[in-house]
Amino acid sequence: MSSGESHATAVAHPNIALVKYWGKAAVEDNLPAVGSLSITLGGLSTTTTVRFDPALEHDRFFLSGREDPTMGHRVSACLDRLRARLGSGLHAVIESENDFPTAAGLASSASGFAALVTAADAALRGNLPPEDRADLARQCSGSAARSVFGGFVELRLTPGGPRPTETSQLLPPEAWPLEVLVAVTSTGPKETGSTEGMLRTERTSPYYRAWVESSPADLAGARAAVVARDFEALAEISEASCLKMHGLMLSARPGLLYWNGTTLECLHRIRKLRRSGVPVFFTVDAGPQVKAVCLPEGVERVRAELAAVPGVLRILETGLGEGARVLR
Ligand code: 2P0
Repeated sequence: MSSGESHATAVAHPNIALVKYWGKAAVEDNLPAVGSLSITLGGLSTTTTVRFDPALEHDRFFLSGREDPTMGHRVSACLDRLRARLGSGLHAVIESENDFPTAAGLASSASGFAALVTAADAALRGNLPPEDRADLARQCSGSAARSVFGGFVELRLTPGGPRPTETSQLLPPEAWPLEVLVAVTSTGPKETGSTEGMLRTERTSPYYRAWVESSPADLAGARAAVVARDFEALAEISEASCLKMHGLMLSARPGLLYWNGTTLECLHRIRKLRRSGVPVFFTVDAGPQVKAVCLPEGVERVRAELAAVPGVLRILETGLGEGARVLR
């Protein structure tokens, strides 16, 4: 360590979108084509330490103690945006740890880039407000903007505004303490990454324009359901947004089929549970894991039902959590 070194450690949690983001309005700036609405998960964390050091000639990124040059390129590109913003030329050693399996289908890029931007801003004494950190994180990974905030979060497109996207908290986590059970149905790497999948969908799907045009109504409905704490309404809109996104993905050429047989069986079971009065709904992202979102009184029934599905490898359980924050 040399003099002039400065460091900070931040923690952030993954989030899952209830109204989904899929598609980019501008690839260079990673600008989403649609807004999104998510919940931040409290029980799973990414912790990241950033040490800026004048003696370093380039950034070095370590994930769980191992240097990762591939991810390091994205990390470095993200830091470049922050350095440009804060007028810094310093390079850094970045050490990051996830306390959840990366194959669990919970975007570690969301918690990872939210923690990275928060720690690096603190280390450089940038003091950026969370809205600015969110927009920076969004440029590194679209879903990461949402993990800057806790509880129920909305990312809105704001062309012509001071920032091209605005991310904000709709409700804090304690205001409506939902529970999330993640049914892990595969631990293999995903076949098609999100960025590649989005670009293919935009280029080839005949449904893409309808997807983009119908998104604001989903957002408005979900926003109102969250503010009213109307579980039934949120369940209906969330499942519709999820199924619409997967219908869109399936309509790309070649089609993006992220589900396996176990995924589909879990969806049927969750629908059956809700019909029988259990307050639960599903959502699925760009992978085969199923996330069941429920009110606390439904957790035991949902856990038992999902555990009985052949092919469910494990179930992770978490409540809602806070946004990205500096630990030290
Ligand atoms: C979401 N997903 O809203 C959607 C639903 C996956 C399906 O955001 O290309 O890793 O880095 O901006 O944030 C995953 O995409 O994509 C994602 P990039 P990201 O959560």
